[in-house]
Amino acid sequence: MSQNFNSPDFYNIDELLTEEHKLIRESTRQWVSKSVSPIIEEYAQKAKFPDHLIKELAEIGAFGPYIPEKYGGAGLDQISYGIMMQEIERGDSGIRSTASVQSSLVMYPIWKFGSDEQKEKYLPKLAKGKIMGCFGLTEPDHGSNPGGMISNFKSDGDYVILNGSKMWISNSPFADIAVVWAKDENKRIHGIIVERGMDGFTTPETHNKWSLRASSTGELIFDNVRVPKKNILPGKSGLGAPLMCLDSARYGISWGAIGVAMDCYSTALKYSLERIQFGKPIAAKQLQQKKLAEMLTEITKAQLLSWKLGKLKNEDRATSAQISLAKRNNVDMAMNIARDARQILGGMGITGDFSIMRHMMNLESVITYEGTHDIHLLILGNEITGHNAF
Ligand code: TGC
Ligand code: FAD
Repeated sequence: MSQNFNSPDFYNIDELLTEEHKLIRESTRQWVSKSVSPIIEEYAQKAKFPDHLIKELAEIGAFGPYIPEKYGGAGLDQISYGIMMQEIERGDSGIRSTASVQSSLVMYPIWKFGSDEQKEKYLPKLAKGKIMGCFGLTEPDHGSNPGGMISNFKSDGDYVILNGSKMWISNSPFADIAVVWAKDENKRIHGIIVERGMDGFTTPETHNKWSLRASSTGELIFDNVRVPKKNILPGKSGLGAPLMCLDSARYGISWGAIGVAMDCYSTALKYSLERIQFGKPIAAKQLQQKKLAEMLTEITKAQLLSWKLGKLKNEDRATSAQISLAKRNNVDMAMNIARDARQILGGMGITGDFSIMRHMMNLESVITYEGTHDIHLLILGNEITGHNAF
């Protein structure tokens, strides 16, 4: 019987990782054990983002792991990025969100579509956590259908005048910059960097969340904001530009979900071996063994899926539909494991003494953001049949 609670590796997947991958996993895991796990429940209960972790996230290289070193990133491969997201999300999905947004939704578009001046101005500071960013795509009336967005800008000399609003934006309440997607006078979507302090730009916080409570979520409101034209990302326009960023973040989430599932599995396994009912550990009961066996099966499948997707990404061969499959499968897998793990813990499973209920609630956001479970199914349906059913 495997007593390796922390990292089930039933198929020796470690053999597929390099020494560097394993080192990154170990150091990120140690940081999560030391800095995230002991404090995260209290922050989640208080619905507060632990902002003191920003500096430490930067120090462990979680901001822009795959961004080239010349821009302050770590210059690592995609599997390293995935492993970091896995280990951070083992601690909490909200902390992984902060790392994902900064890396894949703020640094990535500036790196891929930004001018040299924008790259030099923002990327090194973002990598060090000296400034934080957020990503504004979703609007109150345009969530799954971002192409219908109404946020827009008009030209005014060296400036554009930006109007509209964005909703459900991770990190908006404290972000120094926002990568905002809005339409120009020809209804073409562009990315534009809006800085805190620009007149008419406000970021009210969203309260009363039962999910992702240790992450700060808010709106972005633009009321005739004058933004210099040099803040427009020149490299790519159209909906494909934000969707490319989403591909990168969705890939990271596919790994992050494995981290949550591993934490729930290891907690449930340990508890089931210690909890005695009817004179025996509940782990000795077939019904609980079924749950544990299925958890291990699903974690193992997800590990192989994300590893292979990482290889494809390293070779620049991963398609959007392949990424959708992994995000959809792995988040759903983690949700099912969280629910079963919570049941194994009985009444104790609903308390904050264990991480499971927090993970379970967090996953309600993870299965919704970055494309809902249904939207990813429709992306796959379109890929398979050639019929767009959105
Ligand atoms: P459609 O007509 O299919 O495509 C428009 C253009 O985009 C191209 N394209 C892509 N390009 C790159 N990567 C992708 N994944 C792409 N998917 C499509 C496409 O080829 C086309 O290009 P062109 O040149 O022909 O114009 O677009 P559609 O309007 O029919 O919508 C497609 C759909 C539904 C798949 C898309 O809108 C979608 O993915 N919707 C879900 C929205 C979503 O995921 N929002 C996420 C917001 S950000 C967030 O949640 C952050 S959470 C952060 C955290 O805390 O971790
Ligand atoms: P809707 O699009 O209104 O969907 C409602 C339901 O209808 C869903 O079940 C959906 O699957 C279904 N549906 C929609 N269209 C179809 C269809 N064609 N066929 C069948 N069913 C359909 N966005 C950002 O831009 N930046 C962020 O940083 C960010 N962070 C977030 C953080 C949190 C905590 C949350 C909850 C969301 C965040 N989002 C962010 C927004 C997120 O991406 C959206 O919530 C998501 O894309 C879904 O949009 P919606 O909530 O408007 O739901």
